[in-house]
Amino acid sequence: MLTEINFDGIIGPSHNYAGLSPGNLAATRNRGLVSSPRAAALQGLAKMKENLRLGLTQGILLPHRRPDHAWLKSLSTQYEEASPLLQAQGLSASAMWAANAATVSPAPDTRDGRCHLTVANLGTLPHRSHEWPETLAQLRLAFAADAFRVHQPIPLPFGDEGAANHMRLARSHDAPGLEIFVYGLPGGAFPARQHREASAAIARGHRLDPARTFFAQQSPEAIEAGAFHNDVVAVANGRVLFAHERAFHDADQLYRSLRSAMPEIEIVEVPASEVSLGDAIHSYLFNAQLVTLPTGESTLIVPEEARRTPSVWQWLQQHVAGNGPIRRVEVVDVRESMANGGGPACLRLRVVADPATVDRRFLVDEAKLDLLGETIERYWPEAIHITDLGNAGLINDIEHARHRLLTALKTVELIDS
Ligand code: SUG
Repeated sequence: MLTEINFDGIIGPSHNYAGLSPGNLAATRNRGLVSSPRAAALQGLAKMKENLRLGLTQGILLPHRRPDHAWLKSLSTQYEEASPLLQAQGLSASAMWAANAATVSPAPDTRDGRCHLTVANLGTLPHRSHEWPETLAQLRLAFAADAFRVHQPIPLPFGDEGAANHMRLARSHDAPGLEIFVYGLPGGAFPARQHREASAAIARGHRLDPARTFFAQQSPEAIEAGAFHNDVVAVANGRVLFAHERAFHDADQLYRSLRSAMPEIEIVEVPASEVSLGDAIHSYLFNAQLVTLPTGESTLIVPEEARRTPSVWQWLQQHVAGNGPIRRVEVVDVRESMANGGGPACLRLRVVADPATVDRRFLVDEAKLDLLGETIERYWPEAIHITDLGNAGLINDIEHARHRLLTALKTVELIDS
């Protein structure tokens, strides 16, 4: 049976605050803070446990090999000799944000009845541009069955950042849906990371029905305010599209065409007069997991920062108390990831599939999460400051920690990929 599986990126042992993402205000503001990789990864596990408790199906993606020696070699250097910036770029744990791993079109939407995944090239920022080969290797292992088709990345210069700029609306997960690709136009103060050409190529490659495929421009104002991905200002699930009033360049036209393709969709738009774009971005109200529980209830899993932002918390409480389509709000603590601009929705990649067709090593239950927790408690560094990145002992610990995790999960074939 087709169901939605959330694959969370396990937060890797090299998690640090190097401020590598212009336009991502949290990441640039927090440059130089001391990170806590162990606490970060445990927060990620706790979020997954919470999802299991809610009755959701949970999967994982694994931390990448860091430093990425192959990437540094392709730049004719090696870690010890590289500049501090190149070291930080080669060591980043950014693969944790699985919403940027790939764009996924579930089987009911595609002409060949397979679930298509295109790995994101993440070509805009150097520290993310070398994620795709290992992501591709993992996706090929996890989704090796005939039910899936895993595609190579879209070639550069067409930037693609994966599911963070893609939304799906459907009567139920296993019914044909509407797919919405959100792109940015260059020319603003910050990079527009998702190019329309990349989105269009993905839609063709996934063999989507053009009548149910939509392309919407992100509002330049939102990018300027720090919405470096669409999932910072909008999220969709089932029949519900939840978005900030300023998320799209031409929201009226987008909403009109979506409604005419699927009249029963419910658009929940938060007005700027109630929650400013600044509060929405700071609190990550929209970078929430909007999920359908087994009871059918539409639930929003928000970060703790949303509860702490008065305008946001007030809006949520009013919505739930009234008869809004979001019936329940759950709060999770992913503070370490949030400080790098990654909320609950950034940490997960949604795949609608039959869990029986997924490599079991990428699916988790409570017991497996406990096993992962033990490995993380034991081997993940407690703290990293960016001045430590040249420290050979730390690098050794980071490599060893990942090795232990992959061994525990019996995914050693990835160790040298
Ligand atoms: O690409 N942060 C990530 C956050 C990604 C969030 N993902 C989604 N919105 N789906 C980024 O900007 C910061 C890493 C650093 O600066 O060291 C970083 O890459």
